[in-house]
Amino acid sequence: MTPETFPPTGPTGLLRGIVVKSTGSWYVVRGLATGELYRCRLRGKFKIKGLKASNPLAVGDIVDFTVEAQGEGAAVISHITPRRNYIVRRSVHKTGHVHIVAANIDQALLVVTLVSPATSFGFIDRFLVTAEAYHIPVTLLFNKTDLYDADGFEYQAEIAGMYASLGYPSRTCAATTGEGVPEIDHLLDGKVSLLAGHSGVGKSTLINALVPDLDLKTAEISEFSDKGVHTTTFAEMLVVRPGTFIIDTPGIKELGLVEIPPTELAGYFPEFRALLGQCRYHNCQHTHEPGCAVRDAVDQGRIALPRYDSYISMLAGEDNRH
Ligand SMILES: Nc1nc2c(ncn2[C@@H]2O[C@H](COP(=O)(O)OP(=O)(O)O)[C@@H](O)[C@H]2O)c(=O)[nH]1
Ligand SMILES: [Mg+2]
Ligand SMILES: [Zn+2]
Repeated sequence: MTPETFPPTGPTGLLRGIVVKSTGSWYVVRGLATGELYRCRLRGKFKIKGLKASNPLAVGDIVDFTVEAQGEGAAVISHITPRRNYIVRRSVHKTGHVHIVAANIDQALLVVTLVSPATSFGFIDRFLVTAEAYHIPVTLLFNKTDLYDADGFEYQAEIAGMYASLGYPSRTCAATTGEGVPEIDHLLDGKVSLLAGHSGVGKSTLINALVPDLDLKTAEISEFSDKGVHTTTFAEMLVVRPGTFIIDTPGIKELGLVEIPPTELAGYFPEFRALLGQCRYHNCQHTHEPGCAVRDAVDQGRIALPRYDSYISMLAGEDNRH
């Protein structure tokens, strides 16, 4: 698509679209009615209450815009609809500010691997805690199952069972062979899904398997974004089919960093949450206190030890992002 295919000049009503890419100064917006791409800029200043963000708009934002003239950057965004949710990371440009990675996410799919490389529980749990804080449901995707031996499948089932009991479903797949991919495609249907996972787990391979004509679609979007800007760290929304979107987050391993006060952390572990209020001390942090219901549950095997370990290391502010 070229700028010549923009709708004609003239007094037009507001169009509504979804931001599919943001490079800071320009936004690529897909019209919801037409499916067409528009290169947009923002009118005036947008402020979101209580949020010091280095970028006013992010992928997934629903915006209203007008096409004011023909040609490059002709569309102007005048309104953003309230966000259902959003994820942030610390801004690399402005201290004390956050960078909004994406907004209005229906679900996150966390790609993990047990071999080549092995994703750590610390990484998984940190992601899950953050997703709890953002109210974003997560499904774990165990990729590279073609590399498993018999023990591998048994181990995977054990871990999947543990997370399922906490309310986190999972799927298995092998992105390179296509095994399990139709089931994941089904999972995406009619939703905005964020794909995450650390480097090397197979996110790009999976996106290739899920998004038809990926190269063409990516090229089409980059035609509309700022060419001078290095964009590989910006999230990008891809259309799997109309109404079904996937957000690729290159260079973003985790769901941002919300500052969770230590006293609230246990509340983001579903299996701890059920026990809160049963500890002897109301301000129990579940580390060393006598009469701790959480530690009792760990001792009795009702809480999995890796989960408790993740809690302790997050409480200590340890960086287990690998
Ligand atoms: N054996 C196997 N290799 C895979 C699978 N999925 C991805 N890979 C390989 O893992 C490597 C990293 O994949 P890539 O998609 O770039 O991972 P990303 O960093 O998460 O985007 C590549 O060499 C892929 O070919 C899989 O299901 N099975
Ligand atoms: Mg990749
Ligand atoms: Zn306790």
